[in-house]
Amino acid sequence: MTIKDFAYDHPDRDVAAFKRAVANKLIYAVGKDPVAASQDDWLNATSQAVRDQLVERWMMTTRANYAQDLKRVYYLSMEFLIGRTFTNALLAVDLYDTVREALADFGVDMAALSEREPDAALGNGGLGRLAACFLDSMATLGVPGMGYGIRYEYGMFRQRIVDGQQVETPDYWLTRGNPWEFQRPEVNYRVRFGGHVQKREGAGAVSGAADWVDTHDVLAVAYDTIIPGYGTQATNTLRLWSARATEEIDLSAFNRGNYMQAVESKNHSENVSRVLYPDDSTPSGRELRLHQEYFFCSASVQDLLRRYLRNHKTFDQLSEKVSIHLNDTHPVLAVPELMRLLLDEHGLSWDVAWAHTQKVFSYTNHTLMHEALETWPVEMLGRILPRHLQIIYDINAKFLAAVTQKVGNDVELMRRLSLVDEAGERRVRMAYVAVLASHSVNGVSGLHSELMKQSIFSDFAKIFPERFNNKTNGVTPRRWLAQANPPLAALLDQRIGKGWRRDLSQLEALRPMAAQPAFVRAFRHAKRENKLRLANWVEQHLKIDIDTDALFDVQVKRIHEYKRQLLNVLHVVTRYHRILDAQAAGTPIDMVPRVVVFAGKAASAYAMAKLVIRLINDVASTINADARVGKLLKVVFLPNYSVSLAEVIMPAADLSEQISTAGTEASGTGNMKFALNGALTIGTLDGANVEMRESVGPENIFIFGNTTPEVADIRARGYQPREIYEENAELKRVLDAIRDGEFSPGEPARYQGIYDALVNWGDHYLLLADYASYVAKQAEVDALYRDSDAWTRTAILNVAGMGVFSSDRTIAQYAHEIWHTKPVVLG
Ligand code: 26V
Repeated sequence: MTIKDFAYDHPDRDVAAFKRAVANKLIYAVGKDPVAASQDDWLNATSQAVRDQLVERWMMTTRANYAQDLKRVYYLSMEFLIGRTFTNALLAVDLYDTVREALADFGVDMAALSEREPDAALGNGGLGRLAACFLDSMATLGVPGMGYGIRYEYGMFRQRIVDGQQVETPDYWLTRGNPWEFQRPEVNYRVRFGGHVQKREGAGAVSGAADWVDTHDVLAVAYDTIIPGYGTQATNTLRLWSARATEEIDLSAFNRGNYMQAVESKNHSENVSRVLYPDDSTPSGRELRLHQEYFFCSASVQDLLRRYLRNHKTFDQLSEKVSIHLNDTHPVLAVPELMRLLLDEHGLSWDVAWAHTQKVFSYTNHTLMHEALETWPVEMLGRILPRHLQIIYDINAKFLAAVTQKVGNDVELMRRLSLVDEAGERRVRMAYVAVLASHSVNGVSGLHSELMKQSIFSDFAKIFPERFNNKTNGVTPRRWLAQANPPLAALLDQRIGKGWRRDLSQLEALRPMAAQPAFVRAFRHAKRENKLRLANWVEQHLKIDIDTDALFDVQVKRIHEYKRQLLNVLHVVTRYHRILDAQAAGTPIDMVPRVVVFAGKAASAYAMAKLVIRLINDVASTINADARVGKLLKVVFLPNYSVSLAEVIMPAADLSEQISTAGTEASGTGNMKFALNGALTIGTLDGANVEMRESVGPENIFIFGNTTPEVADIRARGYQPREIYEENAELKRVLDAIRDGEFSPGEPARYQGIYDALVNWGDHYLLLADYASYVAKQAEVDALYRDSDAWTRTAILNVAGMGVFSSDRTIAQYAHEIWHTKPVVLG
């Protein structure tokens, strides 16, 4: 459609125009008199004015995508851990200074405003944040893409620390509305649950097609958020689905005169998108989770098919125009859903539908941990999604028949390959469905991708070797350097230009500057500013005074046994004891002052992780209150770790702790963020640490501990942690102190369970096996920190080596090697 004489006010970009725009928003959109406007009103008005700056680009990109009939990528993810949008959007449209000036003229402080924005915490940790970095990179590279997910009303819980213990409170992040989203009530789809399946009969029925009847239905309503690219007009869309009751549900109950029941069932339907599951490891097996997964898969597949059919009459070109990416197995129900729609609604034959499906889907695995691999009981799937269970059975039967044809009847192999685990309660293995249905299966670091082929998918890797590949993770330099670290960003702009934001490999130009004393000083100065900012945060929120000359030693991530926060604690207590011993003996203490920083959430049902949080806090209060320690050691646990808190922490770190047991952390992305901001890494040869070592040079990273094959070997030979405990007096003293209540005098047995897990119950993650090597490496850290210039030179070389860990590089590889998409061309 073309509209003549369609006039609107193009938003101008100078300070005066922006002031007027904010004033108009405040009065006409927010409805507030400026004399009565609160900070939140100003933030709301300003956000809307900034959003206006994105809309034209958005429409232009959408039009260009249609006109060029480009292949689109649909990134399906249960989680998008976006964080704040305000500053990110300002930097994207290059209006940061303009808006700050405009607001200053109104007497409003922009920095204070931006601190009031709630995080969009629609994710647990690494997987969700990766999805957010990918959206940023796809837009920046002009990849025609769209994120699909769930608009949870409650995001990741807020963590408070009460008497040293984690307390969860709900995160209702929409209290003051969300100025960044566009509700699209007209974009809605019916999502069906329950009922039963009838074979379709009669003239014209395609064989195998079926009718799914007597379902109870929920509506999925779209909410769109603009994802701006950086340094380009290109934008993309994040489309999140919210559950609404269908009218029929309301009316049928209402007509029976039962108003309360009508409202109750409405609430029940709308629960589907209420809350994010706050667990990043153990699938809960709860029915609500299955409802959530199917809810957003069905709405997304219906939506993308409708978009495809607008331009195409048949499905022949589906795989040339559509790519669907599965972020872990959580969206795997999109596979049987696409099959169902093609078979039952569009009348395609099985073989044609399956060929399309396999060409369209690709899948990323994010964990090898057995307990994190999703399986759904056949009983539950059959009850909630009977048609999808049939389709999964059919996929399985055809696959196993094909394998049998090739290799003969091998019962044991069939048992291992089957999509249905028959041991005990029958369960569908969702990762296997993903592998079978996808033309590409990737891991997220070199090591992880290799282990994936050797462990969980070994049988499939033999059958489909060409399907498996690696795409090492990355992080967006816009948020994790430009936005989070203004002092370092300014220094880089001055010395190597501004191009690193779109081409992070330009950081290589820093290498020679590590030898320039003036640059080394300036770099250290930037780090100092960031340490001050964190120290102020700690002072304000925890009333703890920390010294910015001390080495900031930081471990922030989800609390998990495999990530080994406990190993870090063992080192802290070791230091504490050394300080006490030297004090008692009256010998001088030769130790670099440290502030050891922890932050992270524990899944609410994960008792051991919660106990670790409590131990950290108990150790912190004991050490911080001990006058004998003075400035040599401080321990802080920062509550409520989040994207916005990470933006304060990462730039302030001197040392980044990446100490998971080798072979357990799929990649890690915090490791990259820290190094990009000039921290040195102490870590194991795990996940992407391996590639970081190659990139920065082994002399510029502190690697310790057993390697993956060594870990396997230790376990195979029968690991005996008690022997290590008995033989290492310093370690024994640390563990005994924890066991005997040195940090919990009011309840001496509080940490018996931690002691037992390590000494008596097998120390599953080999903390004791790596302890000596870790403590020795920490001494090397001290030694280097004493030579402040040498330390800073090393930090600079770390930054210089981080170019390949941009999510732009990662996304370019996905686009070329998996999705086969071309960037949009904007006129
Ligand atoms: C599992 C579950 C189970 C059901 C409840 C909700 C839930 C949410 C997330 C997960 C998957 C956890 C997998 C994960 O987050 N993996 C992390 O992915 C990062 C990005 O690739 C990677 O850097 C981390 O090493 C990896 O642990």
